[in-house]
Amino acid sequence: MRTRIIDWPTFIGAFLLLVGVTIPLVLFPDAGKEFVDKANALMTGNFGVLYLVMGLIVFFFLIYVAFSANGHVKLGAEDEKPEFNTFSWAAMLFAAGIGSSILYWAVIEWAYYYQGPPFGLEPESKEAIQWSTAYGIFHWGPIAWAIYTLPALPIAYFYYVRKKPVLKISEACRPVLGRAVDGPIGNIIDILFMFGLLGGAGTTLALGTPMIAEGISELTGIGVNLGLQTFILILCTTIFAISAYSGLKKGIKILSDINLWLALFLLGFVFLLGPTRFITETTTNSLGILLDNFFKMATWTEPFGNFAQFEETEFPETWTVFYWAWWLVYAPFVGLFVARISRGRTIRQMILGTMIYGTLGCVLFFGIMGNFGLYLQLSGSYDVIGFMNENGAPATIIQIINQLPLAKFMVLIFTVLAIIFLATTFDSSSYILSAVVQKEVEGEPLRWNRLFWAFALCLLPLVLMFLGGLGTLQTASIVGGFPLIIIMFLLAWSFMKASTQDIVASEGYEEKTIHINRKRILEKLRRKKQDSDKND
Ligand code: NM2
Repeated sequence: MRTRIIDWPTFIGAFLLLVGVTIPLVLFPDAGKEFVDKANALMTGNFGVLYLVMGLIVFFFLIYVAFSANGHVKLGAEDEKPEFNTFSWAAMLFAAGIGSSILYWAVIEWAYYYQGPPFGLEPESKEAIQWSTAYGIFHWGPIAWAIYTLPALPIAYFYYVRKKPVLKISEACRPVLGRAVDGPIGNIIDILFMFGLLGGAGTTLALGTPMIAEGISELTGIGVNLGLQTFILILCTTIFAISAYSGLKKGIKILSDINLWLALFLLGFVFLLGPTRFITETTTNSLGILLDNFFKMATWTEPFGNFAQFEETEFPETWTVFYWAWWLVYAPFVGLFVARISRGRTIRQMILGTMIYGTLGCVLFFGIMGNFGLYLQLSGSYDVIGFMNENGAPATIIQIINQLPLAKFMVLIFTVLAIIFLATTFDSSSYILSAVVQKEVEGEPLRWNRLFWAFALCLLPLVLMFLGGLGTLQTASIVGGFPLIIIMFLLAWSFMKASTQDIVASEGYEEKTIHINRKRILEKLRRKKQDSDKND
């Protein structure tokens, strides 16, 4: 076992932080919950607006970069072909960044908005229905995918252009933080990210497992209990541990391809054999609502909710801010992963590919699966809301699928897909966690290291699921992910600084299309370089 290559302070630090948070939660669940809930209310209440602003800034920043000179930079040699074809690239990207949660929320999110709509609208009114079909797409749309993409820029840049064999968030901050990343500051950045990801993954597990359990229960007649849930967790862990162990090209790529084909089959089936016209019309309609109200949705903070004469819905905190925070804790991981698979593409291709394919995938899921559920409700063929309020969301999701033709077969497909979606997020998460605790990654991280994080990723949520407190860990991770807002800013700055320097150093940069403002900066850098050349 080679251990010299392991970055022990980060490895042990992340593990200790996790155990240090888990043990008190197990010993004092109530006090722990109260503390974390307070911290969460404080954060989303007072700083929610920061998340919203961050989302918008990141979105516009990426569009700017995509069309600037920095977007032309190729990740790898000039004549290099992309390492993965676009289909597999998009499949891996989607399968890694999106877990089983999409099957959960795409099917049922509208039902929450329908009963608790935004902008103080009447629950279950016609307006509420309209917004309920658009908000899901918004929360899984371009801003969300922009949050996912940003960290990929500096990481891919340093890995493939400057050829530093390090896959770490801290390393990507080097141009701004300098040598500080080699010390405790660097360790803290990496540990915070790992903590966020482990907690964010806990949220995914907490949503996915009961839904898969309901699916298996519907198929086999076994009641949903802790035994079944444990079995599911062990099954999923085995699948993703094998996949992570086999590596990127064998395990992760193959599982992602299967995932995409199965997802396309499910979507195609529901679209063609479900209410095709309703799905098409409602999806088109909701895209219109979204485009028309993009800024309204992206900035809605419910500022008057605190006054007694208005009723506070807490919609922004519960939904938009929570979602941005959840995407954010996953973002460095997705960034690392997207960077790793994007060799041979340009920065612009990487940005536009992630934002467009990512959003498109989510629109398909929400448009088809969500509107199928809504159709059942509105046409009166199945009372989704009534069933949900009695039996909870996971059972309702499975019952919605159960209304399709070939019901049992489709529940089977849906359940298998949920398991694979979970596995494809977790194999890449453990792959990346293991990469971050290594000083160097040439090719792939060490195998035992990959397996270690695969089990850590599953074991902790499992313990908390038994003993209670999984919800608290989720909230803790979202709160703990708060400093990532600053790290996002550092990452953007680092990328611009390093890539602009390199563009200036390269020959013929002036011929490239450079935005007028950048021209001035480039001019300054060029003069600086000339000066330093003279001094040499
Ligand atoms: N996001 C996309 O469970 C999952 O789907 C993982 C969740 C951040 C809402 C990611």
